[in-house]
Amino acid sequence: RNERLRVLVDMDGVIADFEGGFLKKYKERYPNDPFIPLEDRRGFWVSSQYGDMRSDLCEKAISIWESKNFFIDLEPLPGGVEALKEMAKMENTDVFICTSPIKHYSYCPFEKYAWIEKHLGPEFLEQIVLTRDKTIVTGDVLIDDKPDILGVEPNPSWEHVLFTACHNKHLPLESPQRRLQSWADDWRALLESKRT
Ligand code: BVP
Repeated sequence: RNERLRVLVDMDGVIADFEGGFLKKYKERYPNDPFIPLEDRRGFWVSSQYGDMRSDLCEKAISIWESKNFFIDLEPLPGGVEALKEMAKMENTDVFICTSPIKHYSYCPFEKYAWIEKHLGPEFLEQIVLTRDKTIVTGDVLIDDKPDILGVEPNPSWEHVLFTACHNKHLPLESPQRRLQSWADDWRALLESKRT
């Protein structure tokens, strides 16, 4: 049996500010179009909520994260980089960044690696899992802001802990699910609770 704890941490919305970076660049590029303030964001998919507001805004939203420098320019979310560095130094703990790239692959995968090197250091380039299906990755816990994490594996090995974000903070939790409100929340206690 493996005595080590394996922690999977999502990138966008957990350590990198996808929502803030999106809104800033969207307003700069489309100053005459309506936008959704972060307090009014509902649902994981930004493009869906923009498309519901006005049909042409779906593709305008998509154009933002498909652009060069979108992912590399994302600001770190408060405390995330520090938490991951501390986690990586903990005894009997393996931490992996588990992130789904967009299918428009010209910039996103490259910039995710560059962001991790820039903010977490080159050692963290060993800790990256790029996948569109997180259910096939094994781990004890997955810290992720997406409420529904589905894929080909019906019974993933990890416990999904929902990381609070503007789009999910109003959602009632499905009964067994736990939340991490932010990196100021007690992530150390969460990890300890997963050790046997
Ligand atoms: O790469 C991110 C952005 C993209 O989906 C990926 C989510 O990855 P995880 O956080 O699950 O690892 N993305 C795409 C769209 C619309 C596409 Br059409 C969106 O609205 N929001 C979003 O995050």
